Amino acid sequence: MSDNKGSYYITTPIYYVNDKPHLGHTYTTVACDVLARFKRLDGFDVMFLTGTDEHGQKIKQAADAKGVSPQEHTDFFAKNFLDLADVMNISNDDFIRTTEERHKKAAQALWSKLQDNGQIYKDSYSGWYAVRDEAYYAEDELTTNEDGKKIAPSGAECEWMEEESYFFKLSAWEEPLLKYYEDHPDFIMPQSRKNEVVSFVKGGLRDLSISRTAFDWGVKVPSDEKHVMYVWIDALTNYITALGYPDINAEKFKEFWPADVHMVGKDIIRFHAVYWPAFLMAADLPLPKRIFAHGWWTIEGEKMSKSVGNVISPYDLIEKYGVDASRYFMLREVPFGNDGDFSEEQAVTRINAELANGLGNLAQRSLSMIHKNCEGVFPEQGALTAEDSALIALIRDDLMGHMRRELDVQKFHEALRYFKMAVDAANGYIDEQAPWALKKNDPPRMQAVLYVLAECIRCLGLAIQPFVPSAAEKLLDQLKIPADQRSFAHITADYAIKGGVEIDKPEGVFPRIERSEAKEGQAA
Ligand code: ME8
Repeated sequence: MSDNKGSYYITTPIYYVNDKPHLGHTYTTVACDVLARFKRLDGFDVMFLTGTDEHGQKIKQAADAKGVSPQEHTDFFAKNFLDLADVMNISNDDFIRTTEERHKKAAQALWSKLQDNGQIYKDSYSGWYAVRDEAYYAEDELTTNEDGKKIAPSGAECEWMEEESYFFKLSAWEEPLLKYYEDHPDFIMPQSRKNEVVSFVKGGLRDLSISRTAFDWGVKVPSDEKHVMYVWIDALTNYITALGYPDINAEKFKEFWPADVHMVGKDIIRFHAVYWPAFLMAADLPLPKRIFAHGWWTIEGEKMSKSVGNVISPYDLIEKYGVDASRYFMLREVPFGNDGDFSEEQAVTRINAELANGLGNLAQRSLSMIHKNCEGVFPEQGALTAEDSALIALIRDDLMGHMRRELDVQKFHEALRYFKMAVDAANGYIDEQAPWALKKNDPPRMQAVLYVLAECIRCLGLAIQPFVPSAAEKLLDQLKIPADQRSFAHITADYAIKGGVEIDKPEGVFPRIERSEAKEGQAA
């Protein structure tokens, strides 16, 4: 569309390639995909980045355990993430791998910039490190288990580490960070995560060890090849590598930096809301506009994770419910930001109630009636009653405003709640107006009612595209909406359904899930 509203840059975390992706990774990526698609349809120029985090001790250990080289290992698992993005209908504009040359160049450039700015010094590190989290911990953050092992708050085992290391002067950024959080109240969301970060920073920041010498699977430190960069400084840089950094005059960098949203899980909020902004300030670069940390999918209350071994494969979900219904369920079920326990039972209930019986049934019964009783063409718009106008106002005039407002603060579940209310209103309207009864006594009114329904389904089909792209496409195809009339700018009277347009015999777009099948097929 010509009415460009500006640029929008959204990122997922880059995922560790120590194992295959699970539902948790899919969740973050789908959430970002919905925002990216929504913004594109709303007239923004969007850059959506995802990718894989391929260096560090954890990946090296995973490769060693399999008896392959780290590069072979990362090539294999990166492909798993790429394939899944394809299967889940993810519309990313780029996929970054930290083993790519463009990335090594960017990470080294950022390091050199920090060094030139006097932010890095050499010393030696002795302290606790959790390979599983690739994170350093202070003694007072740890607990001791029965075997005497030191355990991080995440549950990861820590080991004592002593080695020569370069340090970043993180302690110098305590006050500037606190001021930044205060001046930018929406920088860290949701509020609960912000409170957690502020209290962590107020507790005092210690300088951060940013290089390792015990292994060499990483980006080499410029001018000291004995050291590789700490995997988090390497990984965080990916967000600017993809825009062309270190060329800050690159077109993409100028258009898309600073990012609008870095979407992450709450496990990695500290890296994104403390270390990353400190690195950026220290390198004289602008800070992202928002870090949104969502909650976890849990299984019986425990975080779903590769190391715990309680993961749900996204492929199982897709096999049972299909891609669109899986995407819808993930974002509808749990208030975004909170944790949610995964349940097959709830998935089936939600999908059947809101997709099969809700939008699916609305479309199927309305279009079937048009096909059967209006000679297979859309009727002309008739005189509108107060009920007709109220429904059209709700769906064509008001719905997008609500969805836009909720998605701008990452409340996917609220945006979908408004959508469901609109579908319920249309289903209520069809029951009240009973066009099947009007067929005998008042055919012109039947046609007027069916017209209102067709127009409402058009607007609903357009609005739901970001969440269920394939199903929405099928629905819009059945409504004969031209491909160049499917943006949100077309949700107006000017592009309303035209009487006389021929339609085909409609086909359901959301199959009902058989409960027993879902249960029988239940997988770990
Ligand atoms: O942390 N529920 O990679 P990672 C919801 N490489 N989301 C979950 C989840 C769960 N149970 N489990 C994982 C890393 N996630 C680093 C990131 S970024 C510069 C580097 C999602 O493979 C969630 O987004 O451990 C979480 O933050 C991310 O996967 C962690 O992926």
